[in-house]
Amino acid sequence: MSDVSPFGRLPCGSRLLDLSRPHVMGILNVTPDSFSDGGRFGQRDKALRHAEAMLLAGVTLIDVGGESTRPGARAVSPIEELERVAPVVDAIAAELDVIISVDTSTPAVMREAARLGAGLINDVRALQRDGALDAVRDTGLPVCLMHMRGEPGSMQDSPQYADVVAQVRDFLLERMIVCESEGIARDRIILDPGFGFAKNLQHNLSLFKHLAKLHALGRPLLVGVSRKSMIGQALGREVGGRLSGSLALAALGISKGARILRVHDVAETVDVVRMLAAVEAAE
Ligand code: 7PJ
Repeated sequence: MSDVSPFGRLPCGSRLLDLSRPHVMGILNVTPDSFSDGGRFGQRDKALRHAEAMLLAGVTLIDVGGESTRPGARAVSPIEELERVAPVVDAIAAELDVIISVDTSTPAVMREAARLGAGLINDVRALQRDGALDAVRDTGLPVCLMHMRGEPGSMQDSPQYADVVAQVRDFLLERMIVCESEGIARDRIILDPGFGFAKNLQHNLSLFKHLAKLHALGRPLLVGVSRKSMIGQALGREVGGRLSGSLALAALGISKGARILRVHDVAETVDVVRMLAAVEAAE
């Protein structure tokens, strides 16, 4: 595997994440949908069962998100987001031996999730909201900084870059420097190019091809492409037919140095990771 720097163990709250090898992060959405309304406890129990199934399938991390950041999604209030996320983080922390990541840009959610036992903050806005840098610094937790431009509601309105790889790299480097100046040490940072966030198909493919250039920033990379429209567009598949494409990119991502794969299809992706590890372990 292409290794620029051998990463060590990253403290994530009360647990350690061994970054010398790749890990699968299971996606746990706690955004309510109009078809299933099991009430507040129904949601919590359903989320807990899903989390448990993902842990049994072999994930190291579970990414809990209460704000839909899909293209065109509607904004959610901090209170609404907190009411969705907090009970689920609380339940998983009490019941399961897993690192909880929280997919949020909201300082109050970051602080409360950390108090309840979360181990990682995953922010698609790279701590650009007011108070987010302070919140992460105070929690002491590691953070994933992702590249995006604008807001999810409008980000796919013809994004343009002169050099997408260089511009994403420069953005991530700049955010890393801001973090350091605000007391968030570089060794707490994970980086993510943000596939599908303010990028067209060619931007996404180019970023994936040149992932090594982001690897050169010296921090572990997280890759989130699971079932995304870049796969749909490249293969001509609806969301239900994107597993093979997702797994192909999981394998390619690891071979290009990614350390965390954020996915829906956890059992299949864990098999990909194990298969690659078996080859790597050979003489
Ligand atoms: C990502 C994310 C991603 C990180 C989402 C979806 C959209 N967080 N949250 N990276 N994507 N770090 O899963 O389709 O790519 S939500």
